[in-house]
Amino acid sequence: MKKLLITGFDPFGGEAVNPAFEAVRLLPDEIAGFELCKLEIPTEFIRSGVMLKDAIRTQKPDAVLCVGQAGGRTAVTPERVAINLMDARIPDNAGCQPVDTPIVSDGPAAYFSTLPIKAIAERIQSAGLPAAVSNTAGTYVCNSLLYTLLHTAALEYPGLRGGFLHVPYAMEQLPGKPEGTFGLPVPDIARALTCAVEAIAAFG
Ligand code: PCA
Repeated sequence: MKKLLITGFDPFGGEAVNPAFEAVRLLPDEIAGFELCKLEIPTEFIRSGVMLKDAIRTQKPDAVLCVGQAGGRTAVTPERVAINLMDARIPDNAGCQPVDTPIVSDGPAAYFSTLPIKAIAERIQSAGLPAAVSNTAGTYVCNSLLYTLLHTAALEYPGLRGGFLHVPYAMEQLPGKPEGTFGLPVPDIARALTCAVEAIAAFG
């Protein structure tokens, strides 16, 4: 059976939960012919990439889908691109706050996701959930992890597909946030992830 490595970040920025890993946790062990290998990743610039590379080496997945929180977004958003830049607005969970710093000093400026981002967005929409392609994963740890994933795949694992999905806040994160801040129930985020895996499986 094909294997999908699916990662979700741990809570950061003073939040008690991260909807990314909360939703990953709810997924079954198998979706659409993919065996799922779930991994919680720390919101840390350095350790996130190290853990991801270790998991790819040991699990030998056919595809990798990383998931992170994008608080304030109103849809589940497959990311199109990762850029070779770290510019952190707040320190990561290890206290590291790189500014205007490349992720890989001699690396390419950017990589495109190798997952079917439009098919993923359409499939999530067909399930009645909000989704849209995003053209920026930001400049924080999520972008850095996506860049590391695509750079590692390009250099060491030709044929390994990889991409990233940002998800909105979970409902339980909304108390105390500005009126009207968007959120989704974690089970709905998990349904969106299931749709994403199905779209990846259909893509071959
Ligand atoms: N979201 C952050 C990092 C961890 C997460 O879940 C980001 O968008 O970079």
